[in-house]
Amino acid sequence: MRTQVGIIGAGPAGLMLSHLLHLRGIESIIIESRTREEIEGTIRAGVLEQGTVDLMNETGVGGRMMREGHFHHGIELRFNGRGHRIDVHELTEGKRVTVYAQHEVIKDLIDARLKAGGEIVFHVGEVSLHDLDTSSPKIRFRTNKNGECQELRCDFIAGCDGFHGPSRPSIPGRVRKEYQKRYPFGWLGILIEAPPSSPELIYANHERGFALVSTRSPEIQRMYLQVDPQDDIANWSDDRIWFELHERLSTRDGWTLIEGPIIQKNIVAMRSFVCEPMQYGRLFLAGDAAHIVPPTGAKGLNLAVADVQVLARALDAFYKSGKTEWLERYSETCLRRVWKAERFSWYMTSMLHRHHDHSPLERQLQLAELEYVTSSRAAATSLAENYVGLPMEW
Ligand code: RFL
Ligand code: PHB
Repeated sequence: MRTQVGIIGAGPAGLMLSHLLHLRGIESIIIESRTREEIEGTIRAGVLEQGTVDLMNETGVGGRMMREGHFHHGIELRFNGRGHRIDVHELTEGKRVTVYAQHEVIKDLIDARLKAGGEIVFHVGEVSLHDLDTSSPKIRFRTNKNGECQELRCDFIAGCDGFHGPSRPSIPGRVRKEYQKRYPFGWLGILIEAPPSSPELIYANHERGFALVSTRSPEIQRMYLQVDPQDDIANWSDDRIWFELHERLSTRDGWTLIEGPIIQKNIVAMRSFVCEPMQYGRLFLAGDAAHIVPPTGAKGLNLAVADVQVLARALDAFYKSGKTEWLERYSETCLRRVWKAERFSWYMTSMLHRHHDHSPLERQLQLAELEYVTSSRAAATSLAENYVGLPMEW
């Protein structure tokens, strides 16, 4: 097999890259370790930045998102039993975020790629990368997990295979620097069948821990609770989850949380992680393969989409005019945005979660930060411009 750009991973990064390359007349093949059903059914992100939404619309894959997504003009920060609205729309001169599930974005992109004749090889196994420092890198894999061995020869490889994929470890250790922080808490996420409890997302800081009220549709809601990352989901009965949500979200004005059947629950750990550089020879990492943010800032999918915009533009310049400068600067260009998103995600995480090692003084400082950000227009503007997404820097 041969193609111009071999893409490993059919997550938001890999699929969007393949779509953007196709629009520029550049061929790609995606290989993916899971089945189509699995990737279309995995519940993850929900919040899309203005720039991600604009890109989906400009490239013809935003139709269903505009019909079924929900546009949010503000968020609520809740602490000490009171809610404080941050008017994101007003503070950013008209920007907003869109709540539209990641697996719906995935479905729309797969649909667009297949309709345009694109090739996605699902359910592959034993993926390995070769000859990255030559002009003809290769990806080897087995079809159907342990079937026939295949070799995909290409001009470039895009490693879009998430945090646990084989691309990042293929960069020799001597050229790779990794920065990492693991948080001492995780998120227990649930999907419920109920109408929305709030028209906007609620991020709550409470003595018992963080809670988040998000949404998916008029009938399905998404909520999260701060828990021990090692905790077993079997320890969390539905009653215990509802008890914690009620406690952590309670307000002095009697706001009510609408309950409904819990149709899915799981626990995810949280970390901040960056790999520098994001490229080696003809291999370019994008999305979670290169960096992870804790989900409190809702940035992971959006960063993946920003990376592949930079990569698609650089590959386009290479194929149109032989220019290599943008490819050479890929990592440097992406990392400027990545580190700002890392900072914002760490800031939101630190401000909103309960840190059990905090002294009483540190707890008061955290509450003072919340008081400040919800009462100062300058501080709220900074939060808002990061939440809707910083402008692309090329
Ligand atoms: P993905 O989505 O992990 O996709 C990688 C793909 O690569 C495949 N793969 C392989 N394929 C071939 N060979 C191999 N050896 C392979 N190994 C792996 C995988 O099967 C997979 O299909 O990475 P990508 O594309 O970089 O996208 C990143 C996003 O998925 C991630 O950052 C977000 O989900 C993070 N995130 C959020 N991001 C937002 O922008 N807004 C949000 O509101 C938001 N909420 C969240 C989140 C992540 C969460 N979790 C689960 C940590 C909420 C949560 C709870
Ligand atoms: C979600 O709806 O899944 C969601 C919303 C906001 C976040 C993270 C996840 O910060």
